[in-house]
Amino acid sequence: MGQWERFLEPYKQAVSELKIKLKGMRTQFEIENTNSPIEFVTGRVKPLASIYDKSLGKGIVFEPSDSLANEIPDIAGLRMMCQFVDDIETVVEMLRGRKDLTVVEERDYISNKKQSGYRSYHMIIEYPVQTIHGEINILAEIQIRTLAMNFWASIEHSLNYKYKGLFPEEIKKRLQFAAEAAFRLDEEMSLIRGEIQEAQKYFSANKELSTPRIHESKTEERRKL
Ligand code: 0O2
Ligand code: 0O2
Repeated sequence: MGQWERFLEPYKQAVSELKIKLKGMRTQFEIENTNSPIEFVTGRVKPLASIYDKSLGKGIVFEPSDSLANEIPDIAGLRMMCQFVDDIETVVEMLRGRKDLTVVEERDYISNKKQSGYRSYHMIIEYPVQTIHGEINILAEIQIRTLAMNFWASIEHSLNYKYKGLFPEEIKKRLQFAAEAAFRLDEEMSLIRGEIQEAQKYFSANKELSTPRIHESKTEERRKL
């Protein structure tokens, strides 16, 4: 087994475990019939090519080591998407209170947006992974953002890939305008939050009610055959 494969294995395990745990939070809200502050969760282990690029940018030797793991804390990365800006604080509070991880750093790029226009809340956590040689603590990054912030970030990320960070001035300006428009959308949605959540509760309650009827009618159909 290659050195990198061995080094990255606990990160893969951490991403899989954390995805299950964080998605579980959403499920628990659903079971309790409460509007979930979490819309969806994604996760990934940073591809080796991105680890290479980042180590080059930070002037770190590209080899599996503790110093590389500390300098690049997002080798394991999770993303939690929320419907409303206020949900972000709720999710952050819930993560701070968890017993299975330790928050070691927080970066609020919502109150302090990046120059690019990027908004998101970042938490660096320490997470214990059980291996056949005992427990090891690894770092992981959880990014918490609204759907609108996520939409902007994924578009900007693709453009960044195309232009390798060297955006033409016009595109840079457009992206900054778009980031503000996305934030205004978040603000507008927050104003009608109560209305939206009531409708969503009504929708999911009716979805549940109609499910047995579908089963019933299928059974009914079979009986007729
Ligand atoms: P559902 O049915 O969508 O509610 P895996 O196969 O486990 O490694 P996973 O978790 O399926 O990978 O994929 P990923 O990329 O981590 O995505 C996790 C969840 O986010 C999936 O839902 C996707 O459908 C959902 N998702 C991705 N992009 C969007 C988006 O733009 N909007 C919305 N609303 N959801 C998105 P689930 O949890 O599997 O189930
Ligand atoms: P990828 O492909 O998502 O893995 P530093 O300069 O060292 O203080 P660092 O280590 O880059 O900052 O950490 P930061 O800025 O807190 O968070 C890094 C991650 O946040 C990035 O990971 C992106 O996922 C996201 N991010 C930060 N700024 C931007 C931005 O302007 N646009 C977009 N789209 N995403 C951003 P990677 O490794 O860069 O990329």
